Amino acid sequence: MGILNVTPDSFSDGGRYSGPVAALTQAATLVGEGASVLDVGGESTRPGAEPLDAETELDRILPVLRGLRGDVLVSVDTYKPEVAAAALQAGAHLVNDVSGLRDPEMVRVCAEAGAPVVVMHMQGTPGTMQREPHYDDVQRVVVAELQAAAARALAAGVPSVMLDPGIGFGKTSVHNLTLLRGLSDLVALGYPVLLGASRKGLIRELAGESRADERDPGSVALHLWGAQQGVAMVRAHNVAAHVQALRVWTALGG
Ligand code: HH2
Repeated sequence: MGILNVTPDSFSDGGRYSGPVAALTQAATLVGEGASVLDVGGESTRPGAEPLDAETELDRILPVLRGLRGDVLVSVDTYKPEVAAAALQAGAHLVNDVSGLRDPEMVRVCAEAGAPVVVMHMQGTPGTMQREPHYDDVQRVVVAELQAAAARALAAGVPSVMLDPGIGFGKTSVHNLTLLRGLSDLVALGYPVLLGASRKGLIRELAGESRADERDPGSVALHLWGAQQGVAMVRAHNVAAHVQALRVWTALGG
């Protein structure tokens, strides 16, 4: 899954693809590099980000979604039902909800449109989630909450779900590492799992790299680890590096 942030303020590529022309050029690059899905987002959910109104979010993403129509599978990275509904209407195929279907209206929108959903785990909201994340048992809580959200969605008529542990979303480095080490528990639920660790702060903590756009080697390492635990898809800024790494890993029998 290639990341296409049509935002001025995303943590690693904010402002680079914020106009439709730059975004569609980047989309073509990501597809050429081997992305199977493009994840189009109009609101940054980095730690400390303020919520954006739905109208501005749609103004950013709709021209891009319309321009992409037919070329590739497209997901819309939003937690707002009204944005998801308009994006699906404009040609998006699936919804990537970082709030894990917290809003029942989102479940209704996706069920009605017959759209699959990525259900990601987040504790709190982007504005405050990194203040003092706390869990009694992060592995148990995240797996149980994702399982419950998936069951709710499927019971309400959502055709299929992918689960995502939400690396960096209301989690300390210890929480993130615990979840990464325990990914096979999430995989064992039987739903396809998506992992999104691309360029995240965890890599700064583990490897000392302060610049987000210098963290592709760490991203590939975390995502190969995920692939080894059975994740079905990884969400990446640098698609070329991931495709190469995954091809080599596959040749080894991974
Ligand atoms: N991470 C980000 C955004 N959306 N969706 C899923 N399913 N999983 C993730 O790990 C995930 C996500 C944050 O990364 P990015 O889009 O690069 O940054 P920003 O939120 O600043 O736009």
